[in-house]
Amino acid sequence: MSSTGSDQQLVEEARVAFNAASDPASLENAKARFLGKSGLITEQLKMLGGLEPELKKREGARINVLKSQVESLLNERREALAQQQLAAKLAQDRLDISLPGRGMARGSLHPVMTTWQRIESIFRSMGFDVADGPEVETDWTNFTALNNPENHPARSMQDTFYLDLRDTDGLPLLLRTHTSPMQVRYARSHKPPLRVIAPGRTYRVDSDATHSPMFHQVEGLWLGEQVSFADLKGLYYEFLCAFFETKDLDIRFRPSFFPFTEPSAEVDMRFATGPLKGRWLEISGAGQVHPKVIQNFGFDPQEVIGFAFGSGLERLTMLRYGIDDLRLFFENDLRFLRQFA
Ligand code: 2NL
Repeated sequence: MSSTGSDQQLVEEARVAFNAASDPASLENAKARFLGKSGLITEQLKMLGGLEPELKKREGARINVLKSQVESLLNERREALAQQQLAAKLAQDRLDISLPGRGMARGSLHPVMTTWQRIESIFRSMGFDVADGPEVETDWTNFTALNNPENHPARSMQDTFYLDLRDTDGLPLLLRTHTSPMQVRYARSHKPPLRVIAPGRTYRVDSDATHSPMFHQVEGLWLGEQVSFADLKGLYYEFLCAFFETKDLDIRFRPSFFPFTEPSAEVDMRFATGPLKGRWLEISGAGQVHPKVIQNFGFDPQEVIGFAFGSGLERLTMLRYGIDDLRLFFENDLRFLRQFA
């Protein structure tokens, strides 16, 4: 019925057919011709039933050899096609590692924070401690201790942010309007002589080209037995020289009024060189601490005297860098901020 010769031919035919299949689907089609329900090999197997036992055995063995040869060709081809498909998929999904990375953006301090840090370091070098404290304050610490009268306009809803929470005196809590309350807390927990600055955020109901509802202040306090206005003048001059990195400046004190100091003064400064040369610039408020405030600290005004001052960090920053609009500090436009990176 058949010979090894034609079996060889069939195997060759299968090899050619399988190799011609370029994808799994056409390979399965090619398989049908040999191993399918009515494939060439299947048909041979079907005929075994009608043979004599001796012949059936021989033919059966032959067809099985043929079948397994074709099957292994099929499996080889399946394997090869699967490899091809995988390789094509890998090539398509390949990560392009030649793309430049996004990089790590380098952050930097806000210019007001740089001013804050520089001021801390200058005053520490002059023997001052740095106080820290809450931004939500009591009426007593923010106003009463500082000799602000009951009906002072600063205490009104128009000027101060009040919370819907009350303190133990039954008075509403508020967002501190200056950093003085930190100094009140510091003075009440230390013994003179003491030197402290209190830098931080402060809040007032105020918003226009030159006022922001949140701004930064630094206040300073020096208490002792013989701390005079002359000391204040010397200290503040040294501070300004260090801050603006020049000795070419003058300062002057103009009489003024604050409830917490007596006498009180506005401090002006003037550069002898540079773009702002010759103009007097308001830079700070200051004065001898009022005797009632000394008492509220818990000290005897006959024994302890001293001075205090307060400046806006935004104002100092604007003068140092020549910034002409306060609002730039709060817009966080990177084109502005990058100039200070
Ligand atoms: C201003 C005014 C000033 C003070 C702040 C102060 C603090 C205590 C006691 C007494 Cl605890 N005084 N601070 C004194 C005078 C002026 O600042 O216009 N700053 C921008």
